[in-house]
Amino acid sequence: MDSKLEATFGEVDFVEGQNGFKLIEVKNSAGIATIALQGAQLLSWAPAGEKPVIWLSKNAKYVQGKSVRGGIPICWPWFGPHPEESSYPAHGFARNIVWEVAGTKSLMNATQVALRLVPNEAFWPYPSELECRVKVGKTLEMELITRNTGLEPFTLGCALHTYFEVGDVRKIEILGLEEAAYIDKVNGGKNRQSGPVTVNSEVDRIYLDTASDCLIRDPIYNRVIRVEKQGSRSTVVWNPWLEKAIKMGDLGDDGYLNMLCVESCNAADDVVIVPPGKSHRLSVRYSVLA
Ligand code: TA6
Repeated sequence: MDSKLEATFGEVDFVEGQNGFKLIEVKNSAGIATIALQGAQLLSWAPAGEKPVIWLSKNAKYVQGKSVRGGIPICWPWFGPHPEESSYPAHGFARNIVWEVAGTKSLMNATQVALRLVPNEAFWPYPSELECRVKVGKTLEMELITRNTGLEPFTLGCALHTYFEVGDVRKIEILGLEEAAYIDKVNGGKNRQSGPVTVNSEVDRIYLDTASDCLIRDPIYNRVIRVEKQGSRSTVVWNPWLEKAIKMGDLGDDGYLNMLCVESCNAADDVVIVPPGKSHRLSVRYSVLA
């Protein structure tokens, strides 16, 4: 066995999922999780004794080169459509390719898995390295580190496009975005949030210039999910609602009722410049409050 993986014997398992998907299963006394090597995409996480916190579509398709519907896809190095080239993949390419395992570590009441990607894509001519550290325990911590290993600065857009499992999306409230300005991708234009965010129809919004943590209050599951973030200036809230969900083909016809994306991003006006030799770190901690 590779020495960088030895220390976690019993906590980390490498298995094969549908269609040859390589998966890492993590299990310790505080929580369980599954991570796909494709896209370093976390597919599931639950703290011990809790319902799943991360939503994964029952109709998810495991197709090589295509992000799985649900979990935490990593959008990188741009968010949404490419700013100039509409033929480039939406949300960048990092979520569509297989990453390598950089190491696993057993920690106090948690397990860490590190994955690494050195991009070699025509879409992205900038020498760079990407590392994703996932810490699984009673909380879930994810860190996305972008290193500029070249001689020129580049502009970076990125997101942890997190799908949360909720009891009924029509009943939840998101706190933490009060007063933030947002781009409304459903109705067009810019707007300003007043009070908590609620969802009663399609919602697709980029909240700008907000480093605030968010709370998702779920009265059906009787819990609050906390999202604490660093290195992120935008938050996206998304639910496709029924009509779009049907068109998507992998979300399930009523899947939209039990999911909600609250994404920690640097998007739109909040993209960041990474100078040569420097790095950018986006980190998020997810926890369940009773
Ligand atoms: O983050 C919200 C969003 O950008 C929406 O506009 C929506 O299309 C969604 O992401 C899903 O994108 P995907 O490419 O994964 O189907």
